[in-house]
Amino acid sequence: MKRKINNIEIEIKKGNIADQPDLDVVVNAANAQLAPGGGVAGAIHSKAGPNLYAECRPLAPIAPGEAVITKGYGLPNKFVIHCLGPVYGRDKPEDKLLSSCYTNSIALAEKRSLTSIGFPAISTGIFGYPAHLAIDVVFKAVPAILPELEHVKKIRFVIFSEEDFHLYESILKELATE
Ligand code: AR6
Repeated sequence: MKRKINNIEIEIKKGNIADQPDLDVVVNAANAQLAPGGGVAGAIHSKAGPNLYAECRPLAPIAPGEAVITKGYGLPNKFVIHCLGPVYGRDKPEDKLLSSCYTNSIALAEKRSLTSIGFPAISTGIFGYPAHLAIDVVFKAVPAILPELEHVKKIRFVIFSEEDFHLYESILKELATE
């Protein structure tokens, strides 16, 4: 499903964040050490290969809400933005930190003049952020930054679970103007 908000395409897609060949950059739900892990980080590092972790190592550690950019190596994308989401119940305030993940990542893409970016549902796996609460944060943070963007023209949310995919779709339908 696709909708335009502020003339920027917002898309919801079910699938694997490591398999989005038409995007300039994908976002990794990283750990503080930017090391290969499970979930999204596992999928991204295994597809990118060991050169990705070699570039990541000197950039670590990062703090919750922070984002850094590397090349994509074996991924079909030119770049990866690594963002550390909050651990739900530990890193506070969770909503502000999660919001920063999205806005800092989009700002990094914009700074590099990239036109398309893909996000997984940061923090909603191992970090335990309830999906319905995370979606509310995402759909407040992202529309707020859209009027500032000149380069980014497409933002895709790549959602793994069927249930979360339908939640994203229903919220986007309410928000979209076109
Ligand atoms: N593509 C898209 N979404 C995915 C994929 C995938 N390949 N795999 C899982 N998801 P998580 P977090 C969904 O745990 O909560 C890592 O080990 C998943 O269903 O990857 O931010 C890191 O190293 C969930 O909804 O990220 C960190 O230590 C969402 O993506 C820690 O986990 C995020 O799940 C980060 O935890």
